[in-house]
Amino acid sequence: MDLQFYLRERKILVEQALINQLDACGRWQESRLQQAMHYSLMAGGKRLRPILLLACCEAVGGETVRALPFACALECIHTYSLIHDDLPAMDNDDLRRGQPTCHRQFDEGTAILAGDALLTWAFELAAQSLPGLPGELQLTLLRQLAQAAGQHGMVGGQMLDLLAEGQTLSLAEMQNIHVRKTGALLRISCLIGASLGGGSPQQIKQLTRYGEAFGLAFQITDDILDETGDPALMGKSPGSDRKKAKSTYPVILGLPQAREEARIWVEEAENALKDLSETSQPLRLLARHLLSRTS
Ligand code: GRG
Repeated sequence: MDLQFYLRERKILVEQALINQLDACGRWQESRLQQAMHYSLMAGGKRLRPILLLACCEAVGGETVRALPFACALECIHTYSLIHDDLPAMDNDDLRRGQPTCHRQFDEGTAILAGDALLTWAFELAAQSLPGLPGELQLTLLRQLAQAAGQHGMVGGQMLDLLAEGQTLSLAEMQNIHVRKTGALLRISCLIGASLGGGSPQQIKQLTRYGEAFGLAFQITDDILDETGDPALMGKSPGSDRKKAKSTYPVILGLPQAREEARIWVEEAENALKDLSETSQPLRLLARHLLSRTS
């Protein structure tokens, strides 16, 4: 199977669904808040989290139609995190996804509110995937999404990251930050995809493990890209971690060992799929692709 073709096709599917959802909100062109949400949401991006959710749903034999609104919800939460992460009080970045950051294009207040609105809208979207599922499962999925995004997940990880600025971290401390800050949303994409697809408890466990290993491999390769990447392909300026004296995998381990660490986690992700059928092939290829990613 051709991974690039698969990723392109999936990205189109997700982006069309996002446009449909935005259009369903009414005349977004007339509202500054919705313009800012639209601006950041449709600025590009790999759509990795929704693609993972859909791929995990299909890996257990589920249909993507039910899962698509939840997939959009994950992209909204991810985009909100990028908008807030770029703010002057956080990373103070000018460029995201190859264009001015939300607060540069609009203003700081609008960017904060666009992030807030995307986060809350995500739960409305996620709820669209739930009718027909057992009531207990509906509540579990929403709770899992909130947990991954919140104080014990992404937001908690971001707080630890802020506190760690300028400090030298151990590998374990840095990994703990990444498991929450970046890993929690990638992990939950896989868990929820497998659950929505009707996976067995064992399959859900295996795909969750895949998501955890994928998350770490993704973060390590992200750190490596920040040192070695091409700004034109990345859509942002590289070297930002080093400028902010952040502890990263290449800083702590050196580049060759960081590459080795990425390879180990990719293998871990592949191993998690070994009992799953051919339908998990996109996930296998996607994990391997991390080792050669350019954006
Ligand atoms: C502000 C609550 C809050 C959280 C921010 C995820 C995050 C926490 C900040 C992003 C900072 C960052 C660059 C982290 C490294 C890993 C990462 C999430 C990269 C961006 O994700 P991609 O590569 O982006 O999937 P695209 O643009 O392709 O969607």
